[in-house]
Amino acid sequence: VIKIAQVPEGKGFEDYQNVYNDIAAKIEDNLDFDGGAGYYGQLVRLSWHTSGTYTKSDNTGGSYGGTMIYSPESFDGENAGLAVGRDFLIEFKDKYPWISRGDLWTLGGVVAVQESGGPKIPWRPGRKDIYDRATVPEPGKLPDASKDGKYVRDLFKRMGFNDRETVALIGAHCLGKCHTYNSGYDGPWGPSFNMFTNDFYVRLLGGWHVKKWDGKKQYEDDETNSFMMLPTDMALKEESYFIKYVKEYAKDQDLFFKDFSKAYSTLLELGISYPRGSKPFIFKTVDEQEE
Ligand code: DDH
Repeated sequence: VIKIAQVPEGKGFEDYQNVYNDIAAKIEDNLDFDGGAGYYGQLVRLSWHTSGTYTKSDNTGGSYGGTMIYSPESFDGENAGLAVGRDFLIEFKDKYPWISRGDLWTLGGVVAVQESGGPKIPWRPGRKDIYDRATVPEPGKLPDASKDGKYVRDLFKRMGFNDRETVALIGAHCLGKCHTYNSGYDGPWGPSFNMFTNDFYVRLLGGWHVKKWDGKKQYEDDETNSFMMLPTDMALKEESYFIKYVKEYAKDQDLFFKDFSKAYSTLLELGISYPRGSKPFIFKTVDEQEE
């Protein structure tokens, strides 16, 4: 399938900045959601799961078609709970009928990263809604958190990412929480789960032990017993090919922001062909527009 970006007739930067601003305003109106996490984590995870089904070798999956509303992708266990983010955004599909699901869901992630204090994320529109169920990715493309470092490495390689990019992307776990009712895992990775920072790496390098509970195997921090790491998060510390980047990002938030911005922007565009010379939009944050 050739997935060529096509921007709706007459639409440009200002139109998408308006959608950005509406999403940002709704996030701001719901800062208490999920015990104070707000919608940042939910929206970033939605943007990642709609994109992370991509397989480079056959150019299948990815955010282009906005296929997550269709079976079997909608029922993929790894997507449990993401109807919340899709429902959060659906009013903007009604208000701006020209925007595609793929554009709306990826734009939601960009808003969440930028408005929670993260780096600017260059973003391009032009995904198209696809109704053809043959293009809906099978479950099994998104990562299983119980696995080891080699599994994580191979899974991100399937999308075309190297080790540095893989470690940078997983730093998004600074935002949001795990919910037993979605994944069987529980809790946030740190105390500032509504702020985009390099805190995930700083904490990961601290002390962790296996949590004693009836649930899935996960880790909790030695200091407070109140934060968590998944087995796949711990794998970033266990493998020599990952830990060097964990250390770099723990020391240097600017470097993390720079690498995350590039890798996440690439993630959201996996599988999509853009016209030559097409220029990404860099949206203004709400704060910048108030200045
Ligand atoms: Fe993740 N993630 N993620 N993740 N993720 C969960 C939550 C969030 C894995 C497993 C889980 C990325 C990589 C991985 C976010 C962003 C990103 C949860 C909990 C599990 C489980 C869901 C729930 O219970 O509600 C695994 C495994 C990997 C892996 O790579 C090996 C990446 C690359 C990103 C990204 O955005 C680039 C975010 C944000 C959340 C918090 C969601 C929320 O509702 O809050």
